[in-house]
Parts: sequence; structure tokens; C-alpha cells
Amino acid sequence: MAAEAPPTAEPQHAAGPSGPNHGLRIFLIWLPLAIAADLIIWLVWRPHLPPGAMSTTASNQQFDIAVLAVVAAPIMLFVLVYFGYSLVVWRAREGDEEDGPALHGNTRIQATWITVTSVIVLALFVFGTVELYSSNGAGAGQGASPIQVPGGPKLQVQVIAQQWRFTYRYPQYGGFETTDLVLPTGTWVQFNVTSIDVIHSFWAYQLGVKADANPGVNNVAFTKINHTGQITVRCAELCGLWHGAMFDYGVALPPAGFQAWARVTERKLATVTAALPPYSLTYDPTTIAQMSKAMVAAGLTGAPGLYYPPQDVYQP
Ligand SMILES: [Cu+2]
Repeated sequence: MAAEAPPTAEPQHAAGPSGPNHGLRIFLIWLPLAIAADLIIWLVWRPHLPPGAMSTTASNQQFDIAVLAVVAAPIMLFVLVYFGYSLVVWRAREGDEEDGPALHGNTRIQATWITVTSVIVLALFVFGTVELYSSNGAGAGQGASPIQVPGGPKLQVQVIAQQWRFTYRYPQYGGFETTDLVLPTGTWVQFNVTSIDVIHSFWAYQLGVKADANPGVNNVAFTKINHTGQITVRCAELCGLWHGAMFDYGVALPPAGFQAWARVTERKLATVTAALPPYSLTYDPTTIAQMSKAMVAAGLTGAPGLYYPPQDVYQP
């Protein structure tokens, strides 16, 4: 026997005026399940959602995922409850060869369905737009001229991607360049992400930052780190043979620890920094070969190919 799907809490008399109120029954089964699911998602699941809460951008992403789950869970539960109810109540009985009654539409159900789905989709559109704007591009970068810049002092860190390595340049500390990503807590960090060969993507997982690294382009992303810890950095854009090996680990230190590291590294790398091209928001990759040769000639590195000298991995 056929039945119409009541998409909302509206009571529907699918079995005729004298039959049970199926819509109300489905609603009463669905409501406590939906409330329970949303409470579990918000109170129990949310703190464990990726990418955690190490930075402002990470917390924002965690919040967004939780909101989407809270919206989606009641919808999914409604489909499952309706499906289960139909299987139990409206299944064909043994010996019942009859066809169900013909369907002639139901204005109330149709209007409710269109209204409810439109409201949900439009509300999520507004939510998504506000979240994208208010969280400085949501960790994906805002291109070369950000529309939303956080106030206060910012540590500038240039992320230079190349096959198959990320290097980091600190223009406020003499412009030294290192393979170690070291960041302070409690300060806005401005990543200027670029590439010197093919397209890459700078993905600092725990920070909730995943910004495209394109040659000739400066992509600006902001974040503020809440607590110290290790940061996993991966390339998130297929960039050639060793794309899968393009990862390293960074670290977030207290401000004093970061300052000490930056000053020591600036001094340690002074000779190398002098051989680098001046700090710029993008780089011409054709200069890399000459730079490599200059570094070999100056005895800074053993072999051409990589324009930065090998360094010890930073241990916090
Ligand atoms: Cu890559």
C-alpha cells in the first residue's frame, strides 16, 4: 500500500480520516532521537572533531563541522525513522494483492517541503559566508590582498613550496630562510604562501591552515595559536613524483622560546641569508640555479640542486 512521505511534523492521515495519525507518531519517534543526537554531537563529539583547537582557524573549523553535523543529524534521522516506520506499518500484508490508493498530490506537504529545505539551504549559505569572512578566509588564505585582516602585531612567515620541500622565511628577523617551521603562541601569524615551481598546498593540519601555494602568487592566511605543540605540515596538492614525501613537522613555542630561536637562527644563518635573493612576496625560479652555484662556490652547501643548506631538525 502506497503512502505519502510527511516531511515535517505536520500530522498526516495517510490511512484515512479515521486511521491513526501517522505524521504525529513519526514526529514523536523522531523528536527525542533528534534532540539526543544533537546533544551528543555538541557536547560529546565536538571537542574531538578534527582539526582540534590548537589555533583560531582550527577552532573555527571544529565549530563549523559541529554546526553542520547538528543540522544534518535530524534530517538523516527523519529519513531513517520514516523508512523504519513505513517498513513496519505500511508493508504489504500476507494475501494482500490490492494496489494502494492513487496519489493526487498534497499541497500542504509540498509547500512545507519546499519551505523547510529552502530555509535550511539559505541559512547554511549565510552561515558559510559569515564564517568564511569572520575567520579570515577560514584557513585557506585570501589571496594577495586579504579582505579581512586581524588587528595587532603579526609575525610574518613566508612559506615557499618547491618540489618537494617547504621552506620558511622570516622577513622580520633579517629574512633568514629555514626548513624548520617554528611559531609563537598568542600572536597573529601571517603566512605568505607561494611556490617556486609547480602548484603545491601548504597544509598545517593542527593549525587548520590549508592554503594554495602557486608560483608567482602570494596567498595570505592568518591564524593565532592557542597552545604549544607539534604541527604536521603536508603538501595537499598533487605536485609530482615525491608529493607523498613532501611533509615535515613544525612546532609552536611560547613567545620567549620563539624569540630566542629566531634570534639564534638569524645569527647562525647570516652568511646564507646574504646569498639569498632579497625578501619578496614571489620569486623567480630561474634564479635558483645561479643561487645554488653561488652557494656551492661559497662553500655553504655540498652540491647544487637545493638552494637552502641542510640543517638539523629543530627539537623543542
Ligand atoms: Cu607539493
